[in-house]
Order: sequence, then structure tokens, then C-alpha cells
Amino acid sequence: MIYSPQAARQAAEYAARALGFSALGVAPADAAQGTHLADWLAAGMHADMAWMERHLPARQNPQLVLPGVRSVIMLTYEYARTDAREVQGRIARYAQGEDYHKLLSAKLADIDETLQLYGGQQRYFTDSGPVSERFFAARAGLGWIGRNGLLVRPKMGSYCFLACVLTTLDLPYDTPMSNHCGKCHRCEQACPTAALQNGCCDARKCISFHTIESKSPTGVVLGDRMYGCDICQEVCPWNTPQQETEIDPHLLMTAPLSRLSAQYLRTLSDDEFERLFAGSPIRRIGLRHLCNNIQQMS
Ligand code: B12
Repeated sequence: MIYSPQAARQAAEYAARALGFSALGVAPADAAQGTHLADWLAAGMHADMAWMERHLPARQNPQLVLPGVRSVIMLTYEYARTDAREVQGRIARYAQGEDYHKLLSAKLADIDETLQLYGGQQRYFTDSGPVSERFFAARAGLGWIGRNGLLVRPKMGSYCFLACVLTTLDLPYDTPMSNHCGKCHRCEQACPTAALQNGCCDARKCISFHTIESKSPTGVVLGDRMYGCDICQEVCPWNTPQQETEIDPHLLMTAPLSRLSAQYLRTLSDDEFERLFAGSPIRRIGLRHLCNNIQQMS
């Protein structure tokens, strides 16, 4: 089938906007990633996330994920910028509402269908596949990789999910933008466990890792963080919103959860936990891990 690359890209853009994504950019699938990820793994900074190691070849070569891939479409989706918790025990903003994997996958399926009309074959992920999403988002011109390791956007900051659609279509690419962190080191200085160094996040020290991914209590002092951590984003000057943003209501916290203190959550039965966290990303870690986190809070 003959298609115009511009028309296919435009169709993807229309779909993305209609589905609530805040931006779309395109990177060449063969963009050179350098040795950053391999170095990070060699230094053991992935802690016990063995899956990161297993997927190294695919992460470095999208051809192994989708043979014939030519373009990587990167998308951003906004989540809440404010902390909805009114009581002790903080929850990372990205996890305040429904699980984004499910929410965004349905939208990505829609973009896939749109591109099929142009003869493309696609695979799509949001934090669910062996694709270096930050790397491709930066390469697709959506922002730069900040000292906190996150994709930072000039007007919108870093509070967003990334999602990707790998496609066999050869779409027009975007130009990367320059890094605007300048001399600011606030994120590195504010991280209570010194997890950030030289633009690298050492998961072994990161509170987010310890409260979400780690399989056992780790002895890291979590402060008031019960699930995830946003400290390196809260102090980032680019997160002072310069643009009004509408947040998908599915990603906002329910009233009961905003009011239940960490100490109360520790007393939940298995059934109560399942009901309160149904559909939430927090459900994945289970009640025991949540209780361990609460115990480790200072
Ligand atoms: C593993 C992982 C984690 C781990 C490890 C963190 C880490 N920094 O890697 C843990 C559990 C700790 C974690 C925590 C968080 N995560 Co996380 N995580 C991931 C995951 C699955 C893989 C990231 C990865 O590959 N890490 C390895 C490092 C080495 O790779 P990298 O930092 O992405 O760097 C790549 C490029 O940026 C580039 N690069 C970076 N710096 C440099 C410098 C040079 C010189 C060069 C050449 C290249 C280069 O090279 C690397 C390889 O391509 C991604 C989803 C995905 N599939 O990509 C989400 C993802 C990165 N996480 C995300 C989020 C939201 C978070 C948290 C904010 C959650 C929270 N509030 O608790 C924290 C933030 C912690 C932090 N400051 O990084 C979002 C980021 C959105 C954004 N705006 O950037 C992602 C993209 C998920 C998503 N789809 O939305 N995460």
C-alpha cells in the first residue's frame, strides 16, 4: 500500500489528541542509545530488577521487539501535579488514581488501529515493554533528560507518563531539544538518600524502588513516603506549571484514600485492601509490602 508519511503521522496526531495525550513526537528506531544503560546495569544500579538485565538486548535494539520497525512514536499523558493526601503517608502522584497501564493501553490500541489503515504494523507499550522510553522521548523532541533522570518538558515539567508505539512506517522524525537543567542541582541535593548522581538514578538507594519494586524490607528510611517518591520532581523548577493542564479524572485520588492515614491503612484486612485499592497501581505491591513501607516510615 502506498501511503504518505506525513498523512500517517497526522492521523496518529489527531488520534492522540482525541484520546487525551498531551504531546506526540517521533524518533528514528535506529537512534544510537550509547552505553548508558549497559553501564548502569554493570554498576548494579538496577538492584534486584533482574528483568532489566534480561531485556538489555531488546532495549538497545527495537528490531528485536518489532522486526522491521522504523519509527518510535512517543507520547506523553499528564497525571496530577498536586499531592491529594491530606494525612500522614504520601503516595506518588502517578499512583493517585487508576492504574495507567490499563488506561493507556486501550488508547494505544486505538492509535495502532489508525496506523494499520496506512499499512503499518505496530507494537505499543507504556512502562510494559523492553523500550527505553525516556531515551526515545528525548530523541523525539518531547523534552530533555534532567539531572533527576526524568524527561523534563519546557512548559509542562516532568509530571507525565510516557507511552510508545513502535511502527514499521517511516514517519517524519522530530529534532531533539537541548538540555535546560543548566547549573541547577536541586534534585540531586534534595534526594534524602543521595540516589541521584550525574544524571543517573541508583535504584539501590531510590525510595521509589524500595517502596514499589523491592521484594523485602530494606532498611532505607522512607520519611513520609508510603508508595513511590516525587521529591526529585517536587523541587524541580520546571514543575512550576506554566501551562494550565486538565487531568484525566481517572488519575485523581478517591476521597476515602485521600483521608485514610498510614497508620489506619496498616490495620486493613486483605479484603478491605482489595476493595480500597481495586484498579490502583498500589494493589500490585500487596498489603504486606504496603505495611512494611509504613513500618519503615520515620
Ligand atoms: C526501571 C524504572 C524505574 C526504576 C529505576 C529508575 C531509573 N532511573 O531507571 C525505579 C523503580 C527506581 C523507578 C522510579 C521512578 N520512575 Co520509573 N521506570 C523504570 C523503567 C521501567 C525503565 C527505566 C530504565 O531503563 N532505567 C535504566 C536507566 C539507565 O535508563 P534511563 O534513565 O531511562 O536512561 C536512558 C536514556 O535516558 C539514556 N540516557 C540517560 N542519561 C543519559 C546520559 C547520556 C550522556 C547518554 C548518552 C544517554 C543517557 O540512556 C538510557 C538508555 O537508553 C521506565 C519505563 C521504560 N520502559 O523506560 C520507567 C519510567 C522511567 N519511570 C517513570 C516514573 C514516573 C518514575 C518515578 C517518578 C515514579 C515515582 N514517583 O515513584 C520514579 C523516579 C525515579 C527517578 N528519578 O528516576 C516514568 C518517567 C516519566 C518521565 N517524565 O520521565 C517511566 C518512563 C514510566 C512511564 N512509562 O511513564 N523507575
